Amino acid sequence: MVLTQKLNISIQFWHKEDCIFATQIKKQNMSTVAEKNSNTAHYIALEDKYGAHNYHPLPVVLEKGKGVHVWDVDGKQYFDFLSAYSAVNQGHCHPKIIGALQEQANTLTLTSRAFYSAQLGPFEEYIANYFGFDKVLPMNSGAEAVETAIKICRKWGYEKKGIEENRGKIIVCENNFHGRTTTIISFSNDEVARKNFGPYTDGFIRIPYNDLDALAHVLKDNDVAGFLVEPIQGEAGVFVPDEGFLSGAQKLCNQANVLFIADEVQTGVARTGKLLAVDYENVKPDVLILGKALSGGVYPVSAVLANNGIMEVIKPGQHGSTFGGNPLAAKVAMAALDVIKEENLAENAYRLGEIFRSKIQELVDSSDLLLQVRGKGLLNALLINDTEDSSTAWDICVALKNNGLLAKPTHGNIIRFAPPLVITEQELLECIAIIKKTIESFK
Ligand code: IF1
Repeated sequence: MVLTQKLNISIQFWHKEDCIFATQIKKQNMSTVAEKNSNTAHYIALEDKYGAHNYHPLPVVLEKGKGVHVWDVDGKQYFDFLSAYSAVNQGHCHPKIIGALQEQANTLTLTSRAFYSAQLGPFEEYIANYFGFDKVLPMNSGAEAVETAIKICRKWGYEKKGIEENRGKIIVCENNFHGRTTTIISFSNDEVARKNFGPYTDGFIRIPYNDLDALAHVLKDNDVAGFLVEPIQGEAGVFVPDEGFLSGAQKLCNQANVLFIADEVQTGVARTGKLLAVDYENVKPDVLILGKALSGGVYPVSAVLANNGIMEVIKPGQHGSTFGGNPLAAKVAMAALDVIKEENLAENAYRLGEIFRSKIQELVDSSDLLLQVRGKGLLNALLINDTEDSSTAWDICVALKNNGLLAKPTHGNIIRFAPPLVITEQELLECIAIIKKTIESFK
């Protein structure tokens, strides 16, 4: 126990140090670590030495997952309350999705788009019908899908709306998170994500989130081609807009002949208690961006969906990707989307989300350490009563980890809770008890 604590404290500051420090910690703890047969320090030291330091993970090394659980290299079991940032909605290693992966992996994995494949057409039909669009453009990562949507939107602006070439603009929101490419970070206001990666891509207007007046104002500009928005802002700390924001925004965009582009990479595929978060307001985006849970976290699959009048602006040679829409991705994504419906995961997320927030609200009411619980379905955040630059959320996450539950802080004072949607009510109650016990230990 003392060892783990010591290790945690040291590891917490690793990112600021070099690997010599890492080696020192390793040596210091080696005898006890060896006694406990722990490999944790070893794997962390490897990542520290050979991997770029672009992340600052919690000090836990995972090697196995099943459903709502993951196990570390010492065999300790945890509830996964991050779900790989909502990619593992269907639960870890879902047998149906893994089955599809294995079968397709033994048949045909990649053709490139230079040829047709017997898996792509059926997948495209499946996903188009599933979400109610004419067409899909499959990609791999979420950021690629966002880039794709931006390109489609700009081209639509020039070729359909009649915006003068190179003058097109896309409206985005403050505190957005849409990925890590150079263009996407160009319109971010997160200095950590942005600084020293310039020069940046032009053509974006940033307005406050959840602000229809601001949107109406910038929509007066006829050079605007699209409005790109997260239905709930994830990275911003699960910020849920007021009811009416999404439907109001869609209406304003419609009137201004501007594409309403919903980035549901994180909120989509049942996470928020509906198939899509925009379903809460019966909004049908002009362009829908999906990723993450589209494959149940098994394989990188992303997609942009739109109707013919928009998608037809993309002609052969104008956009693509070696892996986008490959046979393996196609099969995995169909299985992953099947699971969402077969196991009623949207309904489960809705029902258990209500329970989660009401129980955690009781905790908030009784604790000075907590400010608010918010979210939709099983995408929730707990706001800690401390400053953004504090380490309190991190410290709580480390304590949660020691108590068998993995969650990740966003900013210094927000903890995101997003378990796989296959979680049962009883498991959720067990997790709420862990959270309660952990929070109380901080008093
Ligand atoms: C990381 C957050 C989550 C996204 C939305 C596009 C993408 C993402 C709405 C890009 C990705 C991730 C990526 C992850 C951290 C993460 C995240 F904390 F930054 F906000 F999920 F909560 N649109 N979100 O949320 O998708 O290219 O990554 O597949 O490590 O950067 P991607």
